Amino acid sequence: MKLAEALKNKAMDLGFDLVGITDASPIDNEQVELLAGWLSSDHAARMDYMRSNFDKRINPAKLLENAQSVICLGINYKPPIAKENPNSSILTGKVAHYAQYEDYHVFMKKLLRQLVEFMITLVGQSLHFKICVDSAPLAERALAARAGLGFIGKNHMLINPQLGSQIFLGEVISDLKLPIDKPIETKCINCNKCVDACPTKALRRDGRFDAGKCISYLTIEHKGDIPPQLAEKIGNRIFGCDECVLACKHQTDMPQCKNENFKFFVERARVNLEKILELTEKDFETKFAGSAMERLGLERLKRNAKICLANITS
Ligand code: B12
Ligand code: SF4
Ligand code: SF4
Repeated sequence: MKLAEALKNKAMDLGFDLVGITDASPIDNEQVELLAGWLSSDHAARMDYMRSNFDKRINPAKLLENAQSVICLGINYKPPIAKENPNSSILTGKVAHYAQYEDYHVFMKKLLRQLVEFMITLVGQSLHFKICVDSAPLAERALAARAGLGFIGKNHMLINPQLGSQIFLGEVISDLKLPIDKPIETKCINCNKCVDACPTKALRRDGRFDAGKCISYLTIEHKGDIPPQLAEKIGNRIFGCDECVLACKHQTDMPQCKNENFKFFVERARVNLEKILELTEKDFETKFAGSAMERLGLERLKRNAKICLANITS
């Protein structure tokens, strides 16, 4: 069996849903321009880490000497359908789907390390590699699109026509030369459902994205107070936002996550907002240990809970 085929089969056996290969050359010029344009506008808000390491972000070869290929992988994170109790008087906050699982950075890195171990059994210890899951400055969507995992939609998500866009991305950059895959042809045509669904107008009809207005940015990344005109649009979204993803026709009727090892916490789908306000640091650590929400910290979680409570009781 050919090397690339063996690697792809192994990736699927390990529990990835998507795998494709691209070379380690810089991302395409059009993507470089879009990224540079976004960074030079005020649309990157206060994510200063996005402004550093531009040369690496656009070029995987700057992250690993003599890099030849990038294996791009995806894991479907569409959660099971949450059962709601319409009679419950508990005031709850919605947690974005991705954060209802164990921290995907940790889970995916574990699988990627197993893939690299397999690569080493095939090609030997001389392999040089770098594993990335949102952990290195790298334009992950642009590379995944070039490796044929999907196309980039107007909602800015990497969308796979068979699985939708609730797909986590990760990469193995290595000095192993491998045959590359082709990008897919699908595009967004005559549709603005994601734009219309965005509660804060962070997404624009021309495809521009103002992170400073995005609920995901405001509830997860933003430090300090949230401006009242944006806070009132947050509704009861206590952590992240899925509106532009769920509005997309490419997300309707997509299969759920089938990786049984990827721990899902049903109790994290909806959280009791009043109870959040009572949490001590110790309770917070116990309740959210190993989740993406742990990174937020209790202070900002309480800030978000207060906003959600004000929105649903006003
Ligand atoms: C910074 C960041 C954020 C920021 C800013 C989001 C953003 N759109 O830039 C915030 C905190 C808001 C955020 C939110 C979310 N994020 Co985020 N985020 C990132 C991160 C670290 C960098 C993204 C980036 O480079 N932004 C800069 C902008 C310019 O890039 P971009 O939007 O991806 O645009 C690229 C292309 O889309 C294209 N482009 C630019 N403009 C336009 C316009 C049109 C019309 C088109 C077609 C293309 C296009 O050019 C750009 C360069 O390649 C990546 C991990 C990584 N290292 O890549 C994860 C990542 C993008 N996030 C991810 C996820 C899951 C989310 C959320 C769904 C989480 C949630 N539910 O709350 C939301 C989705 C919001 C959205 N619609 O983008 C996943 C996305 C997986 C996927 N299938 O696409 C990633 C890849 C993490 C991962 N490893 O899985 N995120
Ligand atoms: S995540 Fe929510 S707020 Fe951000 S662009 Fe999408 S719909 Fe708009
Ligand atoms: S909702 Fe429509 S415009 Fe937005 S990403 Fe999906 S297909 Fe594209």
